Amino acid sequence: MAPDYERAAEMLEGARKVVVFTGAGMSKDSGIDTFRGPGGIWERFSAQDLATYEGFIRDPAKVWMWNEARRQQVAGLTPHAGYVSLAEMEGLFPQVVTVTQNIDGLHARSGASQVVELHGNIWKVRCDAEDNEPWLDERTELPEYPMHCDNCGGLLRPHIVWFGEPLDRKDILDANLAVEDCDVILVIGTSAIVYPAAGFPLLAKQRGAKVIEINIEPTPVTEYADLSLFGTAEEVLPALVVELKRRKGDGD
Ligand code: BV8
Repeated sequence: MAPDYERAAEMLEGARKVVVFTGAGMSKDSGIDTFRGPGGIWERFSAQDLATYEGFIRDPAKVWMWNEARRQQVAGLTPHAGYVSLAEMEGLFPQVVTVTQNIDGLHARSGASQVVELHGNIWKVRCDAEDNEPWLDERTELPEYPMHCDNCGGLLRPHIVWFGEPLDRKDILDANLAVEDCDVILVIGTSAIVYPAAGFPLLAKQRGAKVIEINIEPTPVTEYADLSLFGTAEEVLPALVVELKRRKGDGD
């Protein structure tokens, strides 16, 4: 059944604030593998070794080499048409806030202006010893494995939230502020099983928002979504924006 873009556009009509909540499926069409599902990252790599603090301390060089390879992959990518459409949506609604689980930075790179990165950013690092504020480091060829702090000589770590680690308090606050009064939340390309991130779409629903899911298959969000548009982010988002503009054009 073709996605019901008319119904989605009706739900979005008149929205003052839209939250765009995304997961790895949002970047799949730009060539970044998802974590779960066929060929997913966690089928080929050990989350225990590469996405926990214990794994990092056990072998920091291995974690840095893995992240360097992902930096090189991301650096060469072009955000697909779905990302461009999301940026266009910022001109169609008074406020659009992006809350992403992704660490690839593609939302900001494609023009999203308000982005909350719940799980960090692959282009940021921080000193593990000093546990200080992260800084931008966009190198795709790292000087050494693992990297060390110029200031104290301690280990540098990726500014990525690993399993078993708390999310950054400010990001949690910003995500709560985003969903507490949004009119619609678009939930795009997430399996919605990693918490606390996966709790935000339901929180938005409980606060009265309409939930529109965009995914290639049902997820735990499907049962409470007001509408599910089944298709890829790269196909669905541009088609949705075309429908939004058509209705806007009619209204003008
Ligand atoms: C926390 C960074 C507490 C890594 C990630 C036992 C022990 C320890 C913890 C737990 C435990 N049990 C539960 C937990 C909590 C745990 C958790 O939820 N685990 C899950 C697996 C059960 N959560 C945590 O550990 C979090 N921290 O709880 O801390 C705490 C509190 C206070 C003090 C101390 C501790 C931290 C979670 C963050 C982990 N980091 N990533 C890295 O990238 O290097 S998680 C990883 O999963 C990514 O961030 C990813 O974004 C996230 C969610 O996955 P998705 O984005 O949804 O991607 P996925 O592949 O799963 O799904 C893709 C979807 O896209 C699918 O639905 C697919 O159908 C769809 N799709 C595919 N193609 C397309 C598409 N859609 C559209 N278009 C397409 N073309």
